[in-house]
Amino acid sequence: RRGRPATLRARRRRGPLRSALASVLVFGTGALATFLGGRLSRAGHDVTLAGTWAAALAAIARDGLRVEEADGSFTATARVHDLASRPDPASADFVLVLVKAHRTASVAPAAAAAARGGGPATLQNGLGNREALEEAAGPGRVLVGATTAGATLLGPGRVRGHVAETVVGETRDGRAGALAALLQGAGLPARLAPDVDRLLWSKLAANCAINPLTALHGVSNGALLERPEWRSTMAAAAAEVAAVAAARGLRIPEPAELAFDVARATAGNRSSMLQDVERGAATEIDALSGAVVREGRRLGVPTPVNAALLEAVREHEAAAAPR
Ligand code: KPL
Repeated sequence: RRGRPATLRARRRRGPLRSALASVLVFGTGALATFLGGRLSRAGHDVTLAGTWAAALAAIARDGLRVEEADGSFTATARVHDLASRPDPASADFVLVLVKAHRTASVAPAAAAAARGGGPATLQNGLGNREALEEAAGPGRVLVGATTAGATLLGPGRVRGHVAETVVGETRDGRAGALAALLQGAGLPARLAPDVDRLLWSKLAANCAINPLTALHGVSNGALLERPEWRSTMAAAAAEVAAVAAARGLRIPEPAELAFDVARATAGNRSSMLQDVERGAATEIDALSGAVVREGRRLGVPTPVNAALLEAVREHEAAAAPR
């Protein structure tokens, strides 16, 4: 087959695997990048992690991606690419953007340039990632998904992972199906959803209900369900997100239940925001609660609970930031 990328061609000869082996370029060296990269590499794909965190790049190049899961641990090899010294990584069959939301714009040109046969994919939290990537890749070129896979960074290149579902917004050209198949082949459950916007806003409702509270109180996702006052804040935050979504014409039924379900399904996770706060890193609060408050203001929908969470997390970040 002529058009097939070299990596795919070469590796296909090797074995009777169900899905073709591909080259996968992951932007990010954080928890989710390490976990998904590890799973994909173990499934036989040619994985590269691109980032700027020197300690992680060095650890991955030396020791591979080290993944701990409930039923065992594994190490998988990956190439690394230092974006600080070389901004343009080689192209790949799949490009996954898993950096923090505030870094998306800075990697967008490289991600768009590296994506063969289409645009990059984002499984990131929050609003604005798709738009930032589309700015570089072109409208309609970006694959959008949401994942509840849990990943806790244990150190550079080391992660504890929890398998959970990823949903990818359907595309007519089969690219979304190919991404879902790639994930499934690595033992990561994935399905397609017809409506990307509803998918993103549903994930946003869960993130706005869960992430700020876990970060403020230092608890895992499941612990939020144990206190009535936390449950009612979760419910109110999720309901506000649903109200803003409704003003945009998107219906999110039972937002509180949705948030509770995600907290239950990811009970053991320490949310990404809690992990950020714990390592003194900038959180994604602006792409989550901040985006809801801004959109609410624009559309005339009150969002007092998200505004209070935004304020509280910003104060928390300022207090925790290394001086
Ligand atoms: O997306 C997440 C995050 O931590 O950012 C959830 C789904 C809440 C899992 O922890």
